[in-house]
Amino acid sequence: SVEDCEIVELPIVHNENGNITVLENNINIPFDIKRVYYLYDVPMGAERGGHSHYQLQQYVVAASGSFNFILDDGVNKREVFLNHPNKALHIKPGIWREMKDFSSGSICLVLASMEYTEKDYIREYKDFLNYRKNG
Ligand code: T46
Repeated sequence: SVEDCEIVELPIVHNENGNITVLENNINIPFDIKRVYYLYDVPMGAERGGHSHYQLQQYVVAASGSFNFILDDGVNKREVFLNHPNKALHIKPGIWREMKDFSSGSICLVLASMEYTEKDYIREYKDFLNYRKNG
């Protein structure tokens, strides 16, 4: 459910010259990272997402700036505001997500548990509801 999508506090190594956050497979991230991508140059007012995944798990980080994620498990919705590089949103499988309110210059960094395949996407909301109801 949307309640299972936790906000995880990431470790920070900091000194007077700045911060480093390190994520390592199966140490502070609960899956093997198979893919990394990031969204940037998102125009003001743009909305992305609008899909679910069957299997994919993700850690989403606002590497710069801020944005909103709307999570939906077919019954409940939850809005999560990400605005700091030491916080990750763990998106579990089978969650519909939409992204909006990207601040200017924001970077949405995603660490993903699987390689890219279009077969893992559910892109029609009615198919998603049907999948959540009937499996
Ligand atoms: C998600 C949110 C947070 C690829 O060719 N390879 C890739 O690894 C990815 C991620 C995308 N693409 C292509 C497929 C589409 O033609 O890039 C285009 C846009 O992809 P998508 O519709 O997935 O974009 P977003 O920004 O709506 O969603 C992305 C992730 O794909 C998705 O898993 O949860 O960010």
